[in-house]
Amino acid sequence: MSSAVLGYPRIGPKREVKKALEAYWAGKSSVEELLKVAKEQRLLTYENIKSQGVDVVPTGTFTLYDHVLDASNTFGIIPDKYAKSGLNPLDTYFAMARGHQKGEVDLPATEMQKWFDSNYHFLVPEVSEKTNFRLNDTKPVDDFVEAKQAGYNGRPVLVGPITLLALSKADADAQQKEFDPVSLVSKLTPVYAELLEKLAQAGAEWVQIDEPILCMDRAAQYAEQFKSTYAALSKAAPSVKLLLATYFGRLESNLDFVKDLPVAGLHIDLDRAPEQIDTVVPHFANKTTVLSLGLVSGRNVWKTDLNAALKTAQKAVELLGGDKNRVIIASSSSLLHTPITVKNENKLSAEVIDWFSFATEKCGEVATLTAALKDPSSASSILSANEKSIKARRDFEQNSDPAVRQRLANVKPEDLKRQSAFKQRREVQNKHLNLPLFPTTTIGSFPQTKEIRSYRARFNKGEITQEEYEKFLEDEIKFVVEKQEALDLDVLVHGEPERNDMVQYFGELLDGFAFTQNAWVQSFGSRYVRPPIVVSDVSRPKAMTVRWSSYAQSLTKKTMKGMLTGPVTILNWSFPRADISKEIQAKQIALALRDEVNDLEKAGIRSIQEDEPALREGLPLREAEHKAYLDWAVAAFRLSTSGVRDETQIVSHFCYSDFANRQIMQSILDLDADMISIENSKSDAKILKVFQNFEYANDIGPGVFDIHSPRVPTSEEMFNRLKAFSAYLPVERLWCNPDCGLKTRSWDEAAAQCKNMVEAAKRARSELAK
Ligand code: THG
Ligand code: ZN
Repeated sequence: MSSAVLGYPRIGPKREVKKALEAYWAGKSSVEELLKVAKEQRLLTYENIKSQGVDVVPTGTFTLYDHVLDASNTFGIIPDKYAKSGLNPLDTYFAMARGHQKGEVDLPATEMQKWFDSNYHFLVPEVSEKTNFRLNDTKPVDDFVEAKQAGYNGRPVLVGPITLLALSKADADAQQKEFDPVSLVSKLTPVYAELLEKLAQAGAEWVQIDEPILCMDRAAQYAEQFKSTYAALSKAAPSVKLLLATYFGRLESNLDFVKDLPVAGLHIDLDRAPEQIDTVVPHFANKTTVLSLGLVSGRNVWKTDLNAALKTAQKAVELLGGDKNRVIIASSSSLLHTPITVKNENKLSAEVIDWFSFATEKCGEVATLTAALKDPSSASSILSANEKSIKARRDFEQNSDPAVRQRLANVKPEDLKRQSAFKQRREVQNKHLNLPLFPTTTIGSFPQTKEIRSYRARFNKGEITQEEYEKFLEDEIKFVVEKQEALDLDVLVHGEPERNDMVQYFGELLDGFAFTQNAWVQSFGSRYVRPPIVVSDVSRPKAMTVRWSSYAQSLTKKTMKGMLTGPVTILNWSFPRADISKEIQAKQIALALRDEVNDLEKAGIRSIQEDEPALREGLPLREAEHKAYLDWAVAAFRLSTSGVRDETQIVSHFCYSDFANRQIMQSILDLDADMISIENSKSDAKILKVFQNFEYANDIGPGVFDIHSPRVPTSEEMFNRLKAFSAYLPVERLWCNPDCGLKTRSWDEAAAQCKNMVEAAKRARSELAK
């Protein structure tokens, strides 16, 4: 019996890796300095894990940007334009991650997508029949050898070949021919085999191969590929034991073929799918397969209920005939989705801190469970302290706010409905808002300048007073309003200088959330977020945004949009509590937002935007659960926005949404927002196809330029986008806006882009309107 974790955060306890990367990209440090910091952090990670008592450390999960990009790089999945750029291997890698514009070289970044149902983004591998898979680097071997030489018992971790291809997209060469990247697996497998041989030679006993795709319905269609691939891999290096890792959900019917794959070990997620103790483990009773039990959650920040987990582990051993050597105690998934340690939190009360377990503490839990499984008496004091802590948290959660629960219980179906249907609302709103055709607006944020960040940091450190900070914010808002007036935009925003992040900001203002000082979780590359934590029933102690929105409105006669984040996105980008459903938590947040929406209306705000970019990401991995999720997600949004009068316009914004998916599109429609703005500036054709087949009856603002790029498209280019849309949708319902917020742009770029956008709208009014 041994213990293991499947992966660990890469940022470093003091954000060392993030800082080293950003210094390197800015040309402020050398490649040697970057690699030195990376090595220090890898070794520190191993030490952290081992000192908590875990036997086996994961190697190869550290990355300078993204572990999926690492796999692409290792297996030679590098599109020609990067391979032939003339850049050195590290800069080629970074060019794929974040683009490269310097001298002759002008390369865009490759596409990012969400890693399963998490807020982590990976870089999508691009393949075609022409992809020449080869062992392009030996990072997995190098990392293993480095750990071994430093005295650690390492288990190399690889993204599995079928998951890697299933997450890939067809590159330009292959696109026309409707081809499935997974069809390439027979070409890719020999390269994995070659790598396994090298790992065997280096002395690896186990190799962990991650195939989380096995927790999705679509893996069923790859049963044959799984059989042939794993048959080949198991033969490639007979001395190496393969641990097939599945996580984020349940195997369900995929178990039919997974149970017979020739692997030495299978990892199952018993956090997301505790029922697998009964549905999966018994199938292995008469086999020799080692089962890795994912008992400590890699997806939340809560202490594990160790007594319950121990019972599950004991049951597994029993089901496997009493052989303790047939189990490994493990985290449910990589710990990448959790912050590093609660030790870095100094502002939370001791009571609250005691509920949490971040990556380092989770390693300790894995070790404790392992020790307790060997000998229950050895861990008895830890187990009883854990029991107390779990009980204290449950008591707090259960008794936190009866008024909120009562209010939710009293919600009536009418509370989810606007007073009139869209058609009627639209007439009233037209009079109230008095807008031209193709009204121009932006998504909400304007550049978060160095000055804004520095004022916020100084205020947080107590170096400037609240009055000074608020005066600065008011001046900033005034500047933003004047800019927009000068650009002749129609519906204005206040620019959000007061917000650090669209979710963290609300988490800090709502009751029922705890927020952290240093609990960073990777979003992509060097970018991190600090998700708030839902610790109890949620309510709004006082208005959150009214002060800023009404100040902004007082500066202009034009319509000033109120700006909120929707309940589903607030929840999906937070750590939810585990004792009640996400549905209830989303609806509690929705009630708090409903009060905010109503207060904004009372303060004279005529248009209110509530963004839901994370609606899609929260979609469960299994199709059977999609409908239930979308039903409550839509209900939560409607609960938060339906309390206003007909004349008040409700707006929403979506990025990262799969508009081509009918079910998602239908849900967006069901939100019954008066207007939605969507991200489409990179995929016009695909989105247009959706509108060919789907009647979207409310107002819509297609993004006419890409905010992720400093590029300033001509007004002609933006006009053409509007024109393309006007072929499918009546001009009366079209708006003109960027595809997302402008907070990462400089003012020069944002102003130039908006200027051309306004010009495009004006031309559309004269040329496209009948
Ligand atoms: N907020 C949250 N999650 C998100 C986004 C968000 N997930 C999806 C998408 N947007 C991710 N995008 C980013 C973009 C920038 C940053 C993080 C996620 C970022 N973070 C700062 C950093 O790493 O330096 C830290 C910001 C801070 O001070 O809080 O720049 O918008 N929740
Ligand atoms: Zn967006």
